[in-house]
Amino acid sequence: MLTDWNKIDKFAKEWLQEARSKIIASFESTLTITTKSDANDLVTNMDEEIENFFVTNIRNQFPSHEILGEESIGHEIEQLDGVVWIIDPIDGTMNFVHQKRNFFISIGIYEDGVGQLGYLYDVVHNELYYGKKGEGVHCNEVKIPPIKDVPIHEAIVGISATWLIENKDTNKGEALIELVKDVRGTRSYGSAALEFSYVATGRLDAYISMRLAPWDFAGGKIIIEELGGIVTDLDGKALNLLEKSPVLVTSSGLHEQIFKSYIKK
Ligand code: 2AM
Ligand code: CA
Ligand code: CA
Ligand code: CA
Repeated sequence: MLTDWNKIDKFAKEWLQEARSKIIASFESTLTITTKSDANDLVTNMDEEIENFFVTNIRNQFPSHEILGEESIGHEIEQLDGVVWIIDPIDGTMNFVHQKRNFFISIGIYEDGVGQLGYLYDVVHNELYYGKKGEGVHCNEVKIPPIKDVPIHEAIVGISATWLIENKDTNKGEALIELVKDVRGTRSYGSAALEFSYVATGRLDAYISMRLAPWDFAGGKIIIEELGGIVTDLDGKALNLLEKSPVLVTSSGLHEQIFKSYIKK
């Protein structure tokens, strides 16, 4: 049977709005905050509640679909056959806890490994970026133009100072420091989904992260690629949607410049 993407899109958008209402309502109550891999890796009751909300709805409406979610589900999945929802219920939990802004809901929906629907939801601004394979990207009702190229010296790059200093997971540290010296400016927002949406809209020209999980990049990758941009690891290779990876998000021209002049493949 052919997958009804319009139906999936309609439900996804409905659930995103409902999830937003729950998150906004939670601002009035006290959060339960715990830590995961280390003292700065936070998770709250709302991360779990929002993920569970999507899981329950998807299970009811689309029982054949698989789900991979940051907090609790699908971490054992080894292949991407069929329809798979990859969900980050709150991307930027530290911002959610400390700032009550600069966090997103991020969802990518894949079929047999091919990205079909991507959602990056700026909950506080009520701005939903959504991309549908072959049909472009919108922010709410407004269509977003393709990503423009800029020269390196005019580029604003999203990159975390902490990652750049630690340089734990990559041998690309020196190259990235040279790049940072040459670009117009750097920014760090603490939410991968926000930074993907900023590259999509030209607020950033590139985003670099040393280690993201599939739920951090699944939605953004669909949106960026639909706008003609490129999402790879720091060797220029395609991302594996079931593995953690360094990530580079750029226009196609900037991707070429970065590999030609900075990172040697
Ligand atoms: P999260 O808020 O959903 O955990 C900046 O921290 C960005 O990196 C966020 O998008 C965050 O997603 C993601 N990230 C990935 N792994 C992380 C980790 N171990 N600790 C904190 N943030 C992580
Ligand atoms: Ca997390
Ligand atoms: Ca995340
Ligand atoms: Ca998260």
